[in-house]
Amino acid sequence: MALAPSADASRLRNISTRGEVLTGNDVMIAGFIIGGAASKTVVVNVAGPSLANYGIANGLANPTLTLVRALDNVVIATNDDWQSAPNAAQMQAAGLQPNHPLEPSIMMALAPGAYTAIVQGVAGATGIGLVGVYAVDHPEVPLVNISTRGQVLTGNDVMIAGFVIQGSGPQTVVVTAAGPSLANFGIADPLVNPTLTLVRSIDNVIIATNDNWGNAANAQEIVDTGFAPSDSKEPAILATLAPGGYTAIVSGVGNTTGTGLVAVWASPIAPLAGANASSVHSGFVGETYAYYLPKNSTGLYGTGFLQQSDTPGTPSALTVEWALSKTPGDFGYYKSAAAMISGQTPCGGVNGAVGGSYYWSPTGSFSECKVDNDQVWYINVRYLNNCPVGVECPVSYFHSES
Ligand SMILES: [Ca+2]
Ligand SMILES: [Ca+2]
Repeated sequence: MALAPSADASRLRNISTRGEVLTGNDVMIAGFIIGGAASKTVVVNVAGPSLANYGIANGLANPTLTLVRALDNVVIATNDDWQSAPNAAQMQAAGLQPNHPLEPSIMMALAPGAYTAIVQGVAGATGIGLVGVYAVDHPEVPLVNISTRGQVLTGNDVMIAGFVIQGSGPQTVVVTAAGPSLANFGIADPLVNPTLTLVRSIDNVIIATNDNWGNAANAQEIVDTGFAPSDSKEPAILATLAPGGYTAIVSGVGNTTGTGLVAVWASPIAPLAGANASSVHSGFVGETYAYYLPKNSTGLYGTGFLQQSDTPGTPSALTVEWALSKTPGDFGYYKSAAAMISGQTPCGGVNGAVGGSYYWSPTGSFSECKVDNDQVWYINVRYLNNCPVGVECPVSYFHSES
């Protein structure tokens, strides 16, 4: 099933996650992705002490916030207490300032790409924190994803992700929770068996629950999106939701505790063919499409390529930008020094920049992106122009070989 974007461009406007903020590897880490081709102003803020107003007794007393660009791990902003930010007045004007003077906030324009917000307690203090990302401008530039990693405890200390769908039409989202698979990323205390509950905020109705994604009625559709969790004990919910607020609650089966990661995806997602197969990709100008990079028949990344074809109906002058990345939706990596081989940046480009076909391999060369099997790789596509606005244009045979 291809998840086409809704024609009226309903958007994820806000995403937030509440969880336990501890120290070291157990600070709270929120990731988010700005899609599209233009910069977007966002506000990232953190609640700690003000959570007392919502009955949270152990709110993090004095949180701090660090914003990191995922592309190169550069810290692009830090804030401890929001009123000390140089643009505190603009935050207030937007109505997005925190509710307590000890709570941090960062408001800035960010280029498309992936970002990480790290929430810590001053002097190593611990407690419950809530991190939120708000879109301020450019509704045409989507926030396509947020994920948060933190400690999943019990009772009020389970992990809760909130998100808001803005617009007049429904939006399809995929919500996933990771636990056991985090061991592959060096997390020592992963939540061994997470379960997920999706609640509609307006009336607290439970929209869906899932314990293990393979048991979902639409498990095959979840596979087709490319966002099926990697462990059978991890839950996923694929749902088409009306505009409004929602919360995703992650807890451990049997009140077990540990580190979990909850992610909400609102990116248009479609399946790509696997090894030695081709498929037609269809998309809209301005949208970002992220896929898992297919692996070869032995389950490893092999040599492959993406090629723009003359699929009937494809606008002949359609300009496509593609990018391989380590984070879905990230168009920054391919321009980075990390992707550079022989002085070139071969991990992506605009239509024709690498001869109209774009290659990758485990060895890599000046024209190939070097991929490895130590992590998951993604392939991202977006149309820059020459596909009429609002028209779905087919393009690109994708073909992968070992
Ligand atoms: Ca503070
Ligand atoms: Ca489970």
